[in-house]
Amino acid sequence: MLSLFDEMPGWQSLPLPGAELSLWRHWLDDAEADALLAGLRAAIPWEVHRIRIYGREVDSPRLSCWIGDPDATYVYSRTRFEPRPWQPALAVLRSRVEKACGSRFNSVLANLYRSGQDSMGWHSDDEPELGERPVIASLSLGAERRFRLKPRQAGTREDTRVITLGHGSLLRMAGDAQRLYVHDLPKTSAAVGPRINLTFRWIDPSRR
Ligand SMILES: [Mn+2]
Repeated sequence: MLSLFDEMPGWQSLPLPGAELSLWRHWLDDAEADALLAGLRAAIPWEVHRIRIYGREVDSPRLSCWIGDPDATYVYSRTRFEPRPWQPALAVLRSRVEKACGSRFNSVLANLYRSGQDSMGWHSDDEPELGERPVIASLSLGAERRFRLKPRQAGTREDTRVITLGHGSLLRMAGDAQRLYVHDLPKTSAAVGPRINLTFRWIDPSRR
């Protein structure tokens, strides 16, 4: 699906039927991305979130923090998260991401993948408070990792799309990306360093 973003410098459109997927590979230069990675790793109050898998509650294989405007509470994996306040560096980043993506965001889920053993399982960001066709902006800092998308309806292995998300890259997911597809961040046996991922969202608590 062609969108406005295909025409804008920096953005590269990644064709995926029904979804709007655009990647800006070097949205931040290395020096700025390095500084943010170190700064956010130290400043964000990282927690181990508990998630439910097949009815069992377990530690998620990564560290996380939910940050946002005071009313942007989020229910994920049947757990309610009250947002932590915006830190100055994150508030500035939010405005820049909003400008690049042409959307407003009132919250960000920060995830820290400490090594290649940390990961995220198949899911879609389809909580009701995100709305029908959410625009989600995903900023990657640190180790390059593989991000995969596949149709929600059982597809073949060939239907899996792999995107390498590098240091300073910005991925914009919109359209029916969440309704039609699931995504994950698989483990890797490669010796990779830490990666921080910031996914900016618009939460409308009245939709819950
Ligand atoms: Mn997600």
